[in-house]
Amino acid sequence: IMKKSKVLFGVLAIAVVMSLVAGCGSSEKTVAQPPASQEQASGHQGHSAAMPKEDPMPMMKDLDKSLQDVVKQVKAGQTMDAQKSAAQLVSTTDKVMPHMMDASLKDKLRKAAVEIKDSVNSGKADPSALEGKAKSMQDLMKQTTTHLQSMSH
Ligand SMILES: [Cu+2]
Repeated sequence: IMKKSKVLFGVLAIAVVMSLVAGCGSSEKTVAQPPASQEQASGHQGHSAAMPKEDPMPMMKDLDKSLQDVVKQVKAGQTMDAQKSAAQLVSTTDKVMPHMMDASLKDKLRKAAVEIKDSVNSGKADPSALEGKAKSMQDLMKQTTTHLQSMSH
């Protein structure tokens, strides 16, 4: 008998919670839905129609990872791996580019990535010089992240 009433109570509790959730959801739907046109009108502030649909934030994480890999691999003398990571660095940078509206920052970020790639590809990248380049790129990436966060994606 104890078990049965517990089960019954459980079922009742679930039903109550579910009706509450359903009630909440339906009232929210009618209240808080901005018209789609409003978002498009402020295109210069947000994610413009020209941008690819993906979220650039995970790309910034990939960028950071590639950069750290390049530095690590150059230090370890793993030139082939470093070249792969550097190529990845540039291709990810190119994916972020269309989401950026700041032309000067965009230019600086791309130049920094290409510079690192060129220096790694030359085969005689000096680890400490590369570290300096990586630091300035990291700084540009921070600015880029802030810039991207100022837009709605
Ligand atoms: Cu975008």
